[in-house]
Amino acid sequence: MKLVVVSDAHGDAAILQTILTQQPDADGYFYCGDSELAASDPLFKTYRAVSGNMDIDPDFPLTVTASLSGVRVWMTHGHRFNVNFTLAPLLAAGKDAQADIILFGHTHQLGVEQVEAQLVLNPGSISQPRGRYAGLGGTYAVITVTPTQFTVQYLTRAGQPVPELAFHFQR
Ligand SMILES: [Mn+2]
Repeated sequence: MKLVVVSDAHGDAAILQTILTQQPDADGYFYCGDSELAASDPLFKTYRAVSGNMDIDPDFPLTVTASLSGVRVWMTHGHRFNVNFTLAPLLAAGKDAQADIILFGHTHQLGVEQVEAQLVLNPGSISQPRGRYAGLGGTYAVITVTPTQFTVQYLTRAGQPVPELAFHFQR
């Protein structure tokens, strides 16, 4: 089971379309907020999306919960959970949602870790990256879920896997 996760495009609709052509075979596409697009944009027929602090369309939800092949995914942008300071409220809300995978954005800094059994992932910003990996020019993530493993690969805007940003976690 394969998931594509993108965040913080800030108006860059073209890259969201490009990623769909780079990753045509995913089981789910998740967009973690700050698109600055309308919720009615056709992109969101494919991407599940949440509202970011820069989104003005009230039709985006604050959180999304989805079950794909028995894997429960919970997503939010993160600004309402103070993710610039601590992940604790985000983790608590994801736990309440009984998530296997927690997705968020907002910080524009990629990161992935496993907390208890949950995979917690920020794909980084696809258009305005910050932090240690900002030099990559923007990233998104592909998560592959098997019965025993989460595999995470970060990719550049060109769809190139970043070798040092490949991770494996036991489920
Ligand atoms: Mn943002």
